[in-house]
Amino acid sequence: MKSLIAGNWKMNGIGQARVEIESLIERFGGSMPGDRDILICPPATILRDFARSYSDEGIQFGGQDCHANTSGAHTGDISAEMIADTGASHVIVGHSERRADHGESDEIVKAKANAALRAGLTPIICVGETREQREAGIAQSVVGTQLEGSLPDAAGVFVVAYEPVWAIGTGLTPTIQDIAEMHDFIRAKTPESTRLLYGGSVKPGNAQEILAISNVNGALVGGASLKADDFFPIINAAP
Ligand code: G2H
Repeated sequence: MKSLIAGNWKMNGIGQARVEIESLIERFGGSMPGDRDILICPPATILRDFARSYSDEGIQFGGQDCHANTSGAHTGDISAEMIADTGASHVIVGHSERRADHGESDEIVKAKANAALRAGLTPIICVGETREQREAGIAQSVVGTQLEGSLPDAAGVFVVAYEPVWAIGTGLTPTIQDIAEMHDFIRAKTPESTRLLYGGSVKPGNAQEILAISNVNGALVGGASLKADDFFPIINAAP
């Protein structure tokens, strides 16, 4: 299965963003390698501009969230159709920061994933347990419940990102065996076409080992996707 290396810029991306993305393209000799998919999810304010400027160089673009409805009285929200209209191909839904900061339930995440598919986007559905849940030995049952509640029923291909909440932005990562076991568990619950990404403190120093795990089909990279110096070796580490 072709690897997908996705950068989640979160609420970052003014100032140096254009310099970093151009530096990344330059390191690949002017266009990205075709044997893996490279996706960047910048803030919505620069999504259209970046999608139009850099898609020809082989970078795909995605949103970080979408509303479940197509249009209407939802101040501050953006629909999946609007994200698709920028030229984006993907949208992240159910990131733990959305689940925590905006109280998003599995039901809401599922509605967003369905909306994304209907708009022609590939949703990247995030799941993952907290530190307390892992220590209590219930990580798989928590992730299983999230999958049951969050995966779309609309037709189409989607991506699942396993991001243990306690590994996000902390520099901590699960053991290789823990990642492998969780990805095997998720693989058994998802269609064969589903790419499974690992996310949570992926960096140049651990990317190769993580991306070599059999049911890991790529990575969702936060902090280390903001700098070409870090994102370039991570992309290169993908099989
Ligand atoms: C997890 C990840 C990207 P980071 O949120 O989705 O961020 O790599 O900074 O832990």
